Amino acid sequence: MSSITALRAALVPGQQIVITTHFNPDSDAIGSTLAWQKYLIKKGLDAIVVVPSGLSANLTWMPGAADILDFENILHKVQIEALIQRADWIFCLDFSGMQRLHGLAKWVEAARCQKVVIDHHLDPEDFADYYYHRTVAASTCELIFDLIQEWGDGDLIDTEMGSCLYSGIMTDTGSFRHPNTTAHVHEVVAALINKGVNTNAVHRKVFDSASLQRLQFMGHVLANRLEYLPDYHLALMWITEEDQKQFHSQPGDTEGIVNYGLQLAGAIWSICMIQRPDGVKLSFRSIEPFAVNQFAATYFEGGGHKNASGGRFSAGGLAEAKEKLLEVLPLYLSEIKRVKNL
Ligand SMILES: [Mn+2]
Repeated sequence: MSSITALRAALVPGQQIVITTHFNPDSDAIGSTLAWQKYLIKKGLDAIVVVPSGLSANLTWMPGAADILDFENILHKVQIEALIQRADWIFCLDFSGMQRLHGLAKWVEAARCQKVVIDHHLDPEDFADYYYHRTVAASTCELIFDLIQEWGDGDLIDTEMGSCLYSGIMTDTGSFRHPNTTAHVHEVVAALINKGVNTNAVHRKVFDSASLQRLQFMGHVLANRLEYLPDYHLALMWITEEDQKQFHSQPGDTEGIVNYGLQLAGAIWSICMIQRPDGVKLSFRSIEPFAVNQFAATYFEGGGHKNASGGRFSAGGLAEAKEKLLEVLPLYLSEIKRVKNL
């Protein structure tokens, strides 16, 4: 593994760069890849962004989003395979586990070029040649800003790049309220505002873009699919396949619903279970210092950040997943009590 400083000298104008990110790319994934692409292009490199699955509608406003190649789009797939095979570098942003690339993973793994990981998730896998990896960073967008600064190119960050970066910083900090919101996060944002970023406009584009059906879907979940388990200080939500059909739920529509559970007075964590065709998908959120990534990893084939994790349950449907949860909850009772009494 080489130092990130050595990387700077190894990037040469004219080289072909593929930048990629995780499946179901969120605002940090798309914001960081697009800003990094713009930076590399300004440095004279030929950079393209490739994603394992498409963008949700609230991210398509980002400058450059229309040119992103989507591996799930059959018209893009062959082009992506060719680009990866002839790339000089592959940049992996906002993920550090190969499986998060889904179908794209085998192509990236097989690529003989050098790979670079820029990420803030825990436990990075050892597959790349260079790492700019800091778990103290709230977002990959923050890391992109820091790296460009470290390389002395802060002046190259323009308003468009700044809007992309702000979008990822804003969402990964839960609009600056999660415990990962450091003084440095606010310093980076101050710099971006000085670059001309309209923070209010970015916020509206990302968050105030729901369809009527999505709002009604959320209303349905909160009214009929939310329960509170006071002994465990846990807000539990579940979404059936019928719910998703009834409200014509689109990919991304269930995003963030889990956060509502933490608004309940007394709740220190929230779980949302969603029935998918291939099993139950789980989202976990918690307040400091209760770690949900361990819980997700131990019982639900998952993991992630300390206070925001994901998981899966493949041994049955929602009823079985809930049964499993109720079975393991007592094991956490003392930890929950400890956190509650802090
Ligand atoms: Mn991120």
